[in-house]
Amino acid sequence: CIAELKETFNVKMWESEEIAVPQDVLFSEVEKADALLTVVSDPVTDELLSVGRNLKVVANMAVGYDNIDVEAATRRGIYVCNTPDVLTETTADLTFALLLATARRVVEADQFTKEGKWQSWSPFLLAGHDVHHKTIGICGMGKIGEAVARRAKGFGMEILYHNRTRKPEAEKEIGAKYCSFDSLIGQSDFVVSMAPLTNETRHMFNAEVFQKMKSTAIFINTSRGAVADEGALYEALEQKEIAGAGLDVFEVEPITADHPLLKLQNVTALPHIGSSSIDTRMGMIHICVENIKRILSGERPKTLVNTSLLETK
Ligand code: 8YV
Repeated sequence: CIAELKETFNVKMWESEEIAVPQDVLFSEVEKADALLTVVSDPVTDELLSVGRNLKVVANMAVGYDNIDVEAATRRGIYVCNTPDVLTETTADLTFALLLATARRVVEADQFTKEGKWQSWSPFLLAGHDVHHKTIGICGMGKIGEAVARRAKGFGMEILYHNRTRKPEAEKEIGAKYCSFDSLIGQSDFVVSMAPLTNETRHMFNAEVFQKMKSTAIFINTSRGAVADEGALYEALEQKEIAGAGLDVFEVEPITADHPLLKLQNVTALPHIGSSSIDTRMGMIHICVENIKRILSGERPKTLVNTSLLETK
């Protein structure tokens, strides 16, 4: 796909996967650029946008766009595009994989076996928590939340959800039950965050909330790290106020090996790979490229965040 862009445009790519693009390089490239292709760990600030005098589009390779100052982009007439839909099922798969792995201690068991520690049978060897027929509480019932709920239905789970708006189709078709945040927190065996990061959702999972969860509850987060207060989560896990956590996302990414949450045996940690299947990542790049091509040739983008720009242009 990028090759396709190269046919028509002069493409500058930061190739290193180990080192993030240095700010001076980024700013000097953005100064000349018509389009910017970003990922969730790239902060697109008003300051960065202000140097992009030719900038017409920021194509974010993600459905979430909390890394971008959308208000500033809109004010400057710059389109912000994301990649919804294409990643829904893949992210729901990973969410469920993380839920199962955390509940059944799959990663720990793999390490145990590979380290040659399996020397005898014992009845409670790596005994975990059941998933089937337990209660799952989904916070944020967007498309990915619904896809997670469909998987939960297959496991015979009781499905609770909390969302800004009711989802009658999910209630009718999947049997998900709407409830208040407090009631979901108190009843769920698995509390799953699928909420986007906004001013309202930042640290919605705080010390008080973790205290209200069951002591056997498992917290799963594949949305954005900052919806949870990591200090409070650490305390809750360490004090066994909750039983475990499966985390694909962190407040500041990437994390380093000395991150406190990594010291806990009851944490399964992943490097933000929710949408990372080959097919889906190819699909996401394709949408970004298509959006850039369309905008630079004066056409409507496929997926636009700041749709108000279409009314004013
Ligand atoms: C990102 C994500 O796409 O879509 C999102 O919002 O968090 C992920 O799927 C991925 O981290 C690349 O930016």
